[in-house]
Amino acid sequence: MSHPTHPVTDRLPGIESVLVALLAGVAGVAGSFAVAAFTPAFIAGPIAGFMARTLPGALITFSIVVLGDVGSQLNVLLAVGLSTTVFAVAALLGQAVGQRTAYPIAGVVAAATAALISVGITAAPTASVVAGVATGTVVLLSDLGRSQPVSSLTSRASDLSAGRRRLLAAVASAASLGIGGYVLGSQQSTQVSPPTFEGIQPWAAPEVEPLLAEAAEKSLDVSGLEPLVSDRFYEVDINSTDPTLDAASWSLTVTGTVDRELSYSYEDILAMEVDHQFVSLRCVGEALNGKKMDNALWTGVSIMDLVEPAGLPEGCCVMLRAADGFYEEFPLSALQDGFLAIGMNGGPLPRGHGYPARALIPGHWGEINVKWLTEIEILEAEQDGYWEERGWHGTGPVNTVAKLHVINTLDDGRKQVGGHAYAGVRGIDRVEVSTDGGDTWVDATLSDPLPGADVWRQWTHTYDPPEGEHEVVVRATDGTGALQPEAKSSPFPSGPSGWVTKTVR
Ligand SMILES: Nc1nc2c(c(=O)[nH]1)N[C@H]1C(S)=C(S)[C@@H](COP(=O)(O)O)O[C@H]1N2
Ligand SMILES: [Mo]
Repeated sequence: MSHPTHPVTDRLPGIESVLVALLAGVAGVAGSFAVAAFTPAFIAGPIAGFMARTLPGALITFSIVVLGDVGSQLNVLLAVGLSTTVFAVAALLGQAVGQRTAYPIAGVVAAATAALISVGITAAPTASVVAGVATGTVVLLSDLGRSQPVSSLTSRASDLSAGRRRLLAAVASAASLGIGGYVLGSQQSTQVSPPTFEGIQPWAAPEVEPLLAEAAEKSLDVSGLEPLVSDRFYEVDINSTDPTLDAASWSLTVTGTVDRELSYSYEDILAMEVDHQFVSLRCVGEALNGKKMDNALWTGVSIMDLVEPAGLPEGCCVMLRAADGFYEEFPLSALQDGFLAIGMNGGPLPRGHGYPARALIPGHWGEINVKWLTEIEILEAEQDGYWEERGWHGTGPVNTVAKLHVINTLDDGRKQVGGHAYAGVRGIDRVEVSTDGGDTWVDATLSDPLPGADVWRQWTHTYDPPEGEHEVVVRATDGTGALQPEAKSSPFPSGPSGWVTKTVR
C-alpha cells in the first residue's frame, strides 16, 4: 500500500473556501431579499437594471422579441447569480484575511465587505447590513466548524473531517438563512398605501364604479376572453424591480425651455380637477398576437394643465424622465392630450404601473407612457429616448391589430373564436374573420365601444367548422376606414404588423 505523496486534502481548502463563499453569497442574497423583497433595495434589482442598460441593444431586442417574459426571467436569474458572486467575493476576502491572522475575524471582514459593496450598489443601508450579516454568519460558522478540536491536525483523516465540518456548517447556515430570507422577503407586501390628504381619493370618485360596471356590461360573454378592463394588465420595465416611491416626498417638475420651471407635489395633483379615462396600452416589442396589450380605467389630470402654467415657448419635443432611469422623447404635439394618471381601476396607481404617477399618451406605443414620472422636460431639439438609443422606433402611433386569443368549441359543436382589436386613437370600426384561410370574409361581432378616444374593442365570431383543419384569419379596419395591412413585419424596430392567422382543428 502506498500513500499518495500529495494528499488530496492539499487542494481541498481552496475548493472548500470557494464553496463556503458561494454558500455565504446565497445567504447574503437571501438577507438582502428578506428586507427589500422585489424593490430596488434588493441587490439583484440594480444589477439586473445595469445589465439591461449595458448589454448590447441587439441582445436586449432578442430577449424582448424572441424570449419575451422568459427573457426578463433569465435576466433576473442572471442578476441573482451575479449578486451571489458579489457576496461570495466578499466572503473569499474575509476568509483570506482570516487565514493571515490568529483571530477569527473572517466572518467580520466578510460581513463588512458584503455590506459595503451592497450599499454601493443599492444605496439601501438596512438591506445591505442584513445581507452583510447573513454573508458573514456563514463564513463565521464555517470557521467555527473548522476550528473544532481535532485529535491530530496532521492526520489526513481528521483534516478531511475538519473540512467536511466546515462545509457542513456552511451548508446548514446558508440553508437556514436562505430559506428564512426567502420566506421573509416573499411575505413583504409591495402594495402601496398612498398618503391621504384630508381623505382625498380621486380614484374612488362616484363616477368610477359606474364606468367599471359599464365596461363589465359591454364585455362580450366569451369564455376565456379578457374583459374590456383587463384582469391582468401586462407590465414591461427596464428593471426587474419596481421603484418604491414615497408619494409624500415625490415631485414632478416641468423643466427645459419654459418661461419658469415648476414643481408639483402629490398633494398638488390631488387638489386638481381629475378625470377618469379608459386608455389601452400596447408594447411595441410584443409579438403580433402577443399578450402585451391591455386596457384600464385611469384617474388623473391633464398634462397640459401642469405644463401650460410654466409658459410654453416654441419647443419641438418633450422628454419624460422617470425615477427608474427611464426616459422617452416625442413631439410636443403628442403631449396635447396627455394624461397624468394617479389611479387605476378604482384604486391608487399600483407600483408596477408607475406609482405615484405615470404619463398616458393616447394612441402611441406603450413605451412613451412613462411610469414613475418625475420630470417633464421641454426640448428645443430632438433627442433619443431610452429605447431609441437601442434601435427601436417606438414613440409613434400604434399599428392596427386584431388578435386571436380564444378558440372555443361550443356544446353544439360550433367553433367560437375571439380576441381584441386596437388601433389607438383611430379606433376600430370593423373586424372581419375568415375561416378558409382568407378566401372569404364575414364581419365579426364587436363589443360596444367604451367611452374614450384610445380604447380597444373585443370581437367574436361563431361558425360551423368544416371537416378537418382550417385556417382562421382576422383583420381590422380602423376608424379612418383603413384596412390593417396584411404584410407581416417583426416587432423590431417599429412594432409588429400583419394579419393574425391560426390553424384550427
Ligand atoms: N419608468 C418607466 N416607464 C415605462 C417603462 C419603463 O421601463 N420604465 N416601460 C415602458 C414600456 S416599454 C411600456 S410597453 C409601458 C408598459 O406599461 P405597463 O407596465 O403599465 O403595462 O410602460 C412604459 N413606461
Ligand atoms: Mo413597451
